[in-house]
Amino acid sequence: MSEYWDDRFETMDLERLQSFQLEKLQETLRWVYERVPFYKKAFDDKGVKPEDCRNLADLRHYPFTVKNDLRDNYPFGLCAVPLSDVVRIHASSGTTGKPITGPYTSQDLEAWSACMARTLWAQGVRPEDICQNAYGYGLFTGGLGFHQGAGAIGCAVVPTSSGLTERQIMLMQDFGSTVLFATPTYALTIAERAEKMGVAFRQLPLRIGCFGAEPWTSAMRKEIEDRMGIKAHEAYGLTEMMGPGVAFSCPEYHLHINEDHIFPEIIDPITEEPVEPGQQGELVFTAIQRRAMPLIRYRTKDITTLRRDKCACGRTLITMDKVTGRFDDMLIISGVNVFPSQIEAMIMDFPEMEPHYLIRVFKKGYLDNLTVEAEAKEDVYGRGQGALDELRQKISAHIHQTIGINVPVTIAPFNSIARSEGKAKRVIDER
Ligand code: DLL
Repeated sequence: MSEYWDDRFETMDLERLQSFQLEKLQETLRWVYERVPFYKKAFDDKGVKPEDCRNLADLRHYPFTVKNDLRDNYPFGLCAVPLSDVVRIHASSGTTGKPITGPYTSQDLEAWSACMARTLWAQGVRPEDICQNAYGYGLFTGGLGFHQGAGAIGCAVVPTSSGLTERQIMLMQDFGSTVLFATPTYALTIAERAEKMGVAFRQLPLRIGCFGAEPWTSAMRKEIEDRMGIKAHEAYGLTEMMGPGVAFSCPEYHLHINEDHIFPEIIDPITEEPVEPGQQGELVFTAIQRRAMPLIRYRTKDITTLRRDKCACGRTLITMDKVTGRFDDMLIISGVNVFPSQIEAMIMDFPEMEPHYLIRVFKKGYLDNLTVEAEAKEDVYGRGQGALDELRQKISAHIHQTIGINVPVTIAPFNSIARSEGKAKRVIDER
């Protein structure tokens, strides 16, 4: 059995890949220009026609698509096919107002399943696996995306959806689930509840997890691996592009982008110009094989770096660093840019602490300020006020040394911060 689901594309040499991408990109630019009035106007306003794209670098002359364009054209204004050709519609709730819609033709659904099968296969999932799918089923792309991918491999899928944690654990024991799909924070919630129930998680047949849909640090990955006794893999994606399946971690834990489907760029979010390879910036995607709603140069607001390094897994697909956060979530405290995930990494440097925390942002005068409330391990909290004060100061000093800002830290009692069943909410914005 091959270690790749689709070796043709996963290990294609760069020249052939790029000529494939160019062909699909040109096709897509024509597809949307002729079918979506929004793109016809946007291209005309920028003075570009589909045929002006003669090489991949020419893409930079085309207009961006932003979340507001999706809202303004809600629900189907950016759809490039008649609704009679649409066989599925997902949506993401977003934070405000109308949701973002994600329509698929049957060809789009097949491509999505293939990208998900590639993801899971790379992570060691095989037909004999029993996959417990604790991503939410429904409009959210996590549930059905993973369901289809595991189904394409031929696994037994257990569609538990998220929630009912004790039942998840019972089924996991009774069915002998070998693979778990969930957000990383829900995986932790499950592990913690199992410990409480006296279930020896490490003794269960569970061997692989595929986690995603929210930022998580490598420290969090190790914590999950230790607690569950599994390999914790990752999926990255967004509703606007297909859902999960845009990028996946390989056995080396590098996140490869399915760039034969989704063409990535990194731009400076302020100047909107492409950055040099290896530099951090905002991830911009163009869907080059979609039919129902291919978006051109979609600004994800996710911050990362692209790397065309050789990966020991043998895949030639470009890699991206773990997403440290969304541009929207970046806090500017005393002139320093801070992502919640950086705070997480610093808390996780202390073995006394649980990976549960809340960041409160508020205004003091004109300035933004933040405080951190972080949970101590059960036995640590009982050590008395003196010990807790010392710990609090040590964490605060560590944050100060690492990012140079003063952040008051409070140590919260074990289990006092609400546990997540989906995407965790870490930041309470009181501004
Ligand atoms: O979260 C799709 C998904 C489902 C991905 C299951 C992985 C697993 P949305 O709800 O549209 O779609 O949210 C997309 O979530 O722009 C990122 O900001 C964030 N995100 C997704 N995966 C990761 C990840 C799904 N692995 C938004 N690391 C994206 C960090 C992630 N952030």
